[in-house]
Amino acid sequence: MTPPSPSPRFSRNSSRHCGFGAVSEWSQTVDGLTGKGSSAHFRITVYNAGIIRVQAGLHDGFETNPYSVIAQPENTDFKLEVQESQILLTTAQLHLKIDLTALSMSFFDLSGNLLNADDSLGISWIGTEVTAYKQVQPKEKFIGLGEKTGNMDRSGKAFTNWNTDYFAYGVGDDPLYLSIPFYMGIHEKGQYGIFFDNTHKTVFNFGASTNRFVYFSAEDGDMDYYFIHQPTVPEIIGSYTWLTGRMSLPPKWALGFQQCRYSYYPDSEVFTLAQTFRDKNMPADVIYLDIHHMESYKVFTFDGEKFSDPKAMIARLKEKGFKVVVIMDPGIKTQKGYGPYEEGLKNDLFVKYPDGEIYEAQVWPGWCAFPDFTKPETRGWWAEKMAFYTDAGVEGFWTDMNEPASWGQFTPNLIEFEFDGKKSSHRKARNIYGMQMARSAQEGAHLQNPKKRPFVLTRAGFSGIQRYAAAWTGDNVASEEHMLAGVSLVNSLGMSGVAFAGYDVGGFAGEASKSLFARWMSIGAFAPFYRAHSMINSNDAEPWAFGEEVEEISRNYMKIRYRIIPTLYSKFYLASISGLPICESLALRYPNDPNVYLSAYQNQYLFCGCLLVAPVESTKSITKVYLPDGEWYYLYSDEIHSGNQTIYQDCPLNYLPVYAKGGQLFTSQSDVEHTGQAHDGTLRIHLYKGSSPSAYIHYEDEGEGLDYQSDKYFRRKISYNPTTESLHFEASEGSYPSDFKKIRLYLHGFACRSVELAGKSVALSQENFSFLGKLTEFDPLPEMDHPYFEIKNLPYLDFGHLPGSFEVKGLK
Ligand code: NBV
Repeated sequence: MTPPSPSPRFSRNSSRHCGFGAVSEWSQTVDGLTGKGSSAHFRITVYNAGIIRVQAGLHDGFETNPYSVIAQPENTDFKLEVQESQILLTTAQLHLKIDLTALSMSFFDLSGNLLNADDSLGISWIGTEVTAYKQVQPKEKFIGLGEKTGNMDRSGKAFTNWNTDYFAYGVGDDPLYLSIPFYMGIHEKGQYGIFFDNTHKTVFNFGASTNRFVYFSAEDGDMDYYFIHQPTVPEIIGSYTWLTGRMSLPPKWALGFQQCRYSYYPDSEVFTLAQTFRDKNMPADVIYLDIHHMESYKVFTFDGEKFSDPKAMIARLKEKGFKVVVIMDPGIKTQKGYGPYEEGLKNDLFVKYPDGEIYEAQVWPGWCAFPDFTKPETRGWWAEKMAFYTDAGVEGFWTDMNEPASWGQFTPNLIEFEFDGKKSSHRKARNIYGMQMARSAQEGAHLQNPKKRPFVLTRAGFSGIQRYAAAWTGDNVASEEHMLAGVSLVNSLGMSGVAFAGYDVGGFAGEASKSLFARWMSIGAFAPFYRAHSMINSNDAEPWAFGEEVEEISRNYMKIRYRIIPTLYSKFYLASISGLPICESLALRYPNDPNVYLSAYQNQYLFCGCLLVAPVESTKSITKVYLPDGEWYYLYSDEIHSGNQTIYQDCPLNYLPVYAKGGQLFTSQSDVEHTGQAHDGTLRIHLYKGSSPSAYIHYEDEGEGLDYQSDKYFRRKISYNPTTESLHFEASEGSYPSDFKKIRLYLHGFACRSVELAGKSVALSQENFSFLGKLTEFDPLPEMDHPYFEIKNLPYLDFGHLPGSFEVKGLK
């Protein structure tokens, strides 16, 4: 190929910007092209029609991250057109124009709309630091980046990816525990995603201190990003999670309410805790053992005084329907005679200095060595050690302090990690460490209990962490602003591939007020991961610890959570195959509606695709809610609002603003004490009249075990069509017999008094229906009356769970 005339270059030195310069030679490969300039080289790879990988480096070969991307190029059809000084690469979804005078790239959709283009500074280096500078398109919004504080639209701010243990972080602080270098750009001409697959400390600047460009840079390593274009934002997330993987379906119990404290002990306190949930008729599934379960904080030990017979304790808890999750910290006490330390030394499993000396830092147990989870032998060893817990009956694992954290919070960069055969320093390995610990925990849970689904909860992680663990947002604070920040972090994690996420309900540090705790319990009921947790030396923070009113409000929302488990479980199933979040920021479905980015509404989200949740501080009794396009039913009264408007909504403590979307349905079940308890066998379907059609996938299986991966599941599509006024039940799939023998179809917003079921006309019944229990009037003063909503004369229809396909017609 004819080389274009070279552009002026700076000589490479450590302190000046140095661009890629002109491409001096290039050639086509099976899946893209490769080429070089005077001191750098590049490679373009087509992964599929909507995903193109761009790599550029200074050294021979390319430096890659072996941990995040699990997909291989699958549909690499493309064509190249060579024009004078540019190449046009076209796939079935994208045009990539490469200007050879400066390796400058522009991505277009097939209609010629510019999606994303390099600034003229393109890809460049300052010493080892590599950066891609990008133009900003008119009115462009930037969303994603996982666990990042601040506005949903990242414009005007810069963010650092460097996994950090940050007790009681501020709601605008950065970085936190978990890093996901993936964002999406949304503008009038379209939307795209960029995943910068470099594990070093990276910076994403969306216009802080500059009005020229946005950029992403890494301290070292190569430029290595995946450009994704799809017709919708959810499909971009689908592509990102196709690359980095999706969560495996968790055990059903992990969707229940979970109670934690730093720490519950001794065993008698744990029993009392479990019994109190049952006595108070508050559904719950999980109790956590934090670091005091150990002897001197040594992992793989139980404190014999506090827990004299862990196996018997866990068995008793199981009888009450509770699972136990234990914390695992990575630091191994460097104590002679302590098994895990001796084994780690003997088998060379710890992180070391370059001269071979074991790296030690202080954490809870005192001076510790750190297992090198980037070494397969260490992961295998850890997985085996976990028999210590599983033999006692532990079913879930909580990987904490895995940034990794240590006193001083300043890990020296020279320490070395195996990095699965590509030895690397802490600079490259830090961000990946937590994810590899979570992976070891998942592999251990699987190794020890091959017939059960693992449940792992992690604090630190990197892109791809969703394959191994759920994530929670670390040491938050008991404040109104933290409650809302938690929602925005979970929403952002959701659009960055981590569907299973949550926050410490009630706040970890500090003391929640009564009202704050009550509100947090209600918002948390609509989070994928629902766990209350609190710090050592803080007041009791169980849902009954704040007085009668808070107890009743908490119970109401815990019960709602358990009633909608059929919806939630179905959504988890979908998330496990699609990578889409459980909590969808409104930007996912309404990306071009500017209102969804406004600070007043940016935390609103769609829970399980059908319930719009508007989180609000407990101090407010009225709030503004933005309802996007569509029809919206106030959940508790069925009051209907048309979309594209802001409404004022009363929000007394017992009523979190939640709206069901017209045209959609969700399912529910009768009250249970825990997810393992049998319900009454009737599946409630709540259908809301609306002008748009919808399709709902109902999914069931054993809730545990892996047989669902063959065909032991029950799956059925239910579609609503407003034009034909019908609800269509497709024949069920799978060999699992549904746990529901009957269906009760509630018709919200419909005026009809009879419908046609499988060809026959049937009269509808009616009942007064309420999603929440009435609060007791503890205070006799009349002005203390709590509002109570009931949906009067709600029409419904009962029928058997017919396995074949059938229709309900005449839905007017
Ligand atoms: O293990 C104690 C805590 C734990 O409860 C918390 O959830 C983690 O985020 N852990 C941090 C260590 C110390 C916190 C001050």
